[in-house]
Amino acid sequence: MSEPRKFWSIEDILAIYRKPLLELVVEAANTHRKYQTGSEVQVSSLISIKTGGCPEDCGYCPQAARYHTDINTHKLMQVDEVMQLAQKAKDGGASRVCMGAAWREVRDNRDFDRVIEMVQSVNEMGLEVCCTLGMLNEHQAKRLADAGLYAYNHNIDTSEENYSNIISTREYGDRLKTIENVRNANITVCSGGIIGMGETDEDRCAMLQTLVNLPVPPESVPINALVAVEGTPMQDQKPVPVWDMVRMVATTRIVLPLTAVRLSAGRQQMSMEGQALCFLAGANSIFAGEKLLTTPNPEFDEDMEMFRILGLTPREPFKDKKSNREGELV
Ligand code: SAM
Ligand code: DTB
Ligand code: SF4
Repeated sequence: MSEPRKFWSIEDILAIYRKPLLELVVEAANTHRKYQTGSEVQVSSLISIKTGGCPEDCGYCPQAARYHTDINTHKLMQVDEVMQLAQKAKDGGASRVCMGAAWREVRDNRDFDRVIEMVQSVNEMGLEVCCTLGMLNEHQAKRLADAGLYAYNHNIDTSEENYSNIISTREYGDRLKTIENVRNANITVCSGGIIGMGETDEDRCAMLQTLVNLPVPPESVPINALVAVEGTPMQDQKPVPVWDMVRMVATTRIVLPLTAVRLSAGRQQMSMEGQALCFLAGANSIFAGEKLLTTPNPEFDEDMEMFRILGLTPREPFKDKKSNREGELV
């Protein structure tokens, strides 16, 4: 079902975000059930195809070369290795595999040729393939599309105003340009952000405002709770209250009724009850498997037990070929 789109002001979004919590959850749950199958959750699996050594200075990221973090860095994996991991994810019930590389941007070199091969091979396994490789130009986006890439993850992370407090080695506009290149190549867009980095409610809502007012909004929006990793500038950030996650998920669901809202980083620190509230408030996607890119995530069996208890079922791959273009602003 498509929703007629409107322009969202920051005041509109803040008013939703600040509703009494249970009112907000009920409204989001109703929106969710009107536009989506309430019991279905899309399961993605992450593969860190190139870990660490990134030249960027993203304040939250354990993979930035300039911070001293305890991670196992490695160069770009071989195609066979990625296929084995993808098969394991498929056997476990994942419908999508997301391959992440700690790159600032894609370069036209042999490594990129190898990523193209990975995309082709994993796509042939009947899985939706997503990549997150940093910035892309139009030509690179087109090559990924031709290889069968289903989605590209490129987070805007926070509000435009707060961006320079978190990252200084690129600009907000650079991220938006890559998102535009991905969209123009007909790849679905996955873009969201992180809460718990010291931002205000206004920053959180301004980030959602940017996403919802894109010419075509993202097909999926990951909401990450900061994983405060020792050695990064954010190591001492206090854990984000679960209520903020619930508010953020619910607000995203209300402003983007057709989008997959992904409960992303931070689930390891959340109780099952906290996650249940997020699912009720419209979260309908997760990353499964014991590791995100470098940090721990709940064990696969633990998540399946949670699905059983909550009456949730994993979504089939390629079930939704429909794009958000249906709700395009005219
Ligand atoms: N280098 C590419 C890029 O930045 O687009 C792809 C990989 S990067 C690790 C993907 C996303 O992971 C970031 O945009 C950020 O939103 C999220 N992320 C990284 N470290 C995180 C952390 N410590 N806690 C929560 N989310 C994090
Ligand atoms: C996203 O929004 N979250 C994922 C995925 N996209 C690539 C990454 C989370 C990373 C958390 C920190 C880590 O494990 O290194
Ligand atoms: Fe590099 Fe991406 Fe980490 Fe930023 S978030 S330091 S671009 S890997």
